Amino acid sequence: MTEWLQGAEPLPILDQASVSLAREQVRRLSAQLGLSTTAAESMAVVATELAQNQLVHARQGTFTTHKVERAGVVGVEIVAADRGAGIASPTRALEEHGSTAGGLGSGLAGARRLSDEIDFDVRHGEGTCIRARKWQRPVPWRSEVAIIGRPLANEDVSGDDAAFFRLGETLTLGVADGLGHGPEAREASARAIAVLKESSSSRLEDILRECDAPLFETRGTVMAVARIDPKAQLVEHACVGNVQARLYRPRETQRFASHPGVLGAPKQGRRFRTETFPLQTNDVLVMFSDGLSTKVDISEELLLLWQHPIVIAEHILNRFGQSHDDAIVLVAR
Ligand SMILES: [Mn+2]
Repeated sequence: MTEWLQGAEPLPILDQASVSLAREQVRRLSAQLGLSTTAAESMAVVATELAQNQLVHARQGTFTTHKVERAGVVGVEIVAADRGAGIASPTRALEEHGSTAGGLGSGLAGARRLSDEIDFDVRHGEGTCIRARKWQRPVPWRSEVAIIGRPLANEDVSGDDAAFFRLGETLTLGVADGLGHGPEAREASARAIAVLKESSSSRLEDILRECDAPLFETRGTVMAVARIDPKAQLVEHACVGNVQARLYRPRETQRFASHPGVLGAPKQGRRFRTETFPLQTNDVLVMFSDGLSTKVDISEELLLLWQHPIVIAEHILNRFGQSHDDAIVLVAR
């Protein structure tokens, strides 16, 4: 939760009064930032749906809103994080009509329709974090990310972790798989993700190198890190161990390389390499742990490639997830 909220002072969603407070916070910030009344009211509805959703479906719902900026355009971002069971099927939730207020659906379809962009981080058995953004005027590129993860059957905690950080005009992403599965594996992968957060503007090979020392006492982890730079139209990638990263576009797949080994090794100061590839608009970056078959291929699924990243991620997890390991998928466009 702390990672998701990134230091913001969150509003706990406990009752209808806190849902109203959330809505008011969004109205106030939207007005401050000069969003149109229509845009501000749309985000007020998004806030209501997300907070109401937490009240009905989750535990320890928290809500925060803050200013975001892209290419000189300001916007409002709502962050709704909870410790619920994780949305069972985000794809189905996005297809549902109606709102939580009406008791019909989860309200997510409405939240998506009314915001410009929406990110999902769904961890089955652990919680959900949703980020919805609206811009004051059109932005030169769209950016949406989805993570979906689940522990091994009969376990509470997944050994896999993932995160993404928007910094300036770039988006830095990471997927880590702690050796083995369960809580001890998670301790290793979570530490690597913490290093990624601290160093999210560093060169990718340096981020990997910085993981060795803090992970020395853990089981160790494998990790892939990537950075999307839409302005430069480039994607960078660096990886240690068995985490797959691929760039998909219709009928084309770009696979990224990996260094053998594990992070947290006694031999420190190792040198890794960052690869760089050209990025086209609408390219889909997919990163996943070895809880998924390496046969993952969506380059021929032309309609799927246009779907929201969470729909792509859920499809990949359901179709290629292996029952003998915990699994995580990150999808970015
Ligand atoms: Mn694994």
